[in-house]
Amino acid sequence: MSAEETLILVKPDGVARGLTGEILRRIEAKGYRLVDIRFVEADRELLAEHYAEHEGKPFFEPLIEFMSSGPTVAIRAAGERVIEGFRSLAGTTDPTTAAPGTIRGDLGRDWGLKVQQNLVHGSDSPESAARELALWFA
Ligand code: DAT
Ligand code: MG
Repeated sequence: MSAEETLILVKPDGVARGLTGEILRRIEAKGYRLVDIRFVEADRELLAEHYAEHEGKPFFEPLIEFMSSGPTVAIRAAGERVIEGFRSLAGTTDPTTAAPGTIRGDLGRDWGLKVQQNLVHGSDSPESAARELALWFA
């Protein structure tokens, strides 16, 4: 039986702040396996597909702009229940109230911008993981 896989992104704010290593450390320390990893300079087309569910929302354009503002580190991670487990490690979307102990709670904050910069992305379901892994590791 092959282990579950998820797409994790260290977003441009995480890369720019030098937190890639710290985020990878937390993923590995939890026990998940790094299967593949790459730097991606994401273009608009990739990001619009990745975030298709948010099209039309007020933060959509700022989100696409932010995500194309610098390199992203894309990670294929594997392990039993890794999708749910990484979402738990990441913490909730708003970094101000994300629980301490989580990546967003410990390392993130509100910068007063139109989109929350919260360091990481993690797929939210097996369907999302399959779709997103195909996009970022095409
Ligand atoms: P998550 O990344 O926790 O899955 P999401 O998929 O709902 O959150 O949204 C994608 C990203 O968009 C999120 O990481 C940060 C930003 N975002 C979401 N909701 C927002 C809001 N109400 N205001 C500003 N930015 C938001
Ligand atoms: Mg999401």
